[in-house]
Amino acid sequence: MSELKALLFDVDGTLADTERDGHRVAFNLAFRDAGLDWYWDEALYGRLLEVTGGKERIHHYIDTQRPLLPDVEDLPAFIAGLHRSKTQHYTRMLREGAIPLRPGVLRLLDEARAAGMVLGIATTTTPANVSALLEFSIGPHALEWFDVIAAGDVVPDKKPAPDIYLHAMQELGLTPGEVMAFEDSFNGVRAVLDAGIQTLVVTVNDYTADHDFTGATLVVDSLGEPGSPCRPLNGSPAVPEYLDLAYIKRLHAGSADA
Ligand code: XBP
Ligand code: MG
Repeated sequence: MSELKALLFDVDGTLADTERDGHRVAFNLAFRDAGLDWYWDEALYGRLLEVTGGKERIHHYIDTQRPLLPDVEDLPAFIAGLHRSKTQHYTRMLREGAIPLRPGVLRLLDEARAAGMVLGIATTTTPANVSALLEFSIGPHALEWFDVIAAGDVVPDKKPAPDIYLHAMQELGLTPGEVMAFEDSFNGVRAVLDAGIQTLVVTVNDYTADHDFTGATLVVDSLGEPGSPCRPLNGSPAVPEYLDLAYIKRLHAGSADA
């Protein structure tokens, strides 16, 4: 059985609840700035989340919803421009403190660091978004906490493809048995499992609560905090009040045995 050496975290929906009040709002502001009458309400955005990656999501919207589109010669360049504007809005929102970390995230990061655990990020979002989230929710030094920040277009195929997890493990020089992943969505779970990682904790959010998490080691509503317990979901075994490193290590040992 391999020893647990690293915790790999997804960002959107896992470290912070960024989608509904963050990314969605930033997309709409970018559309408005570009003079488009496109608007992604909460329900539509939930459906569009099926496709990961902001540029890919805009493309998917155009393909499936057929909104009014200006006469553009180069559609990928047009989408890339919209997406740059969206990233500016989104990072400004983070700078203004719009999105806090989810309960238990900072507690677990702190404990894992103190114990010498390797920390990494594996996300489809743009690198600037990860930096802004960590910097403005924790502090400028928080980027240094992570031995790898695998994000965005660094791999050609985004989640549910396993590529971003494979890339992160390669950068760390670790095998799937030595890492444990934290995700929030069906696409994330697929990416983790197809990368060969067997221990996987899912913390659900409003957009992902009814996703299929088959293969996850544990599904909970949050990581929990002292006095604010986490709840197991989807038939997961009983959990302590909050997931600490000792419990995480037991989960890893148990699933590696299985
Ligand atoms: C998150 C995403 C991201 C964001 C948008 O998926 O799909 O694309 O919604 O980010 P996951 P960008 O949590 O599975 O990584 O606009 O920067 O692409
Ligand atoms: Mg996610």
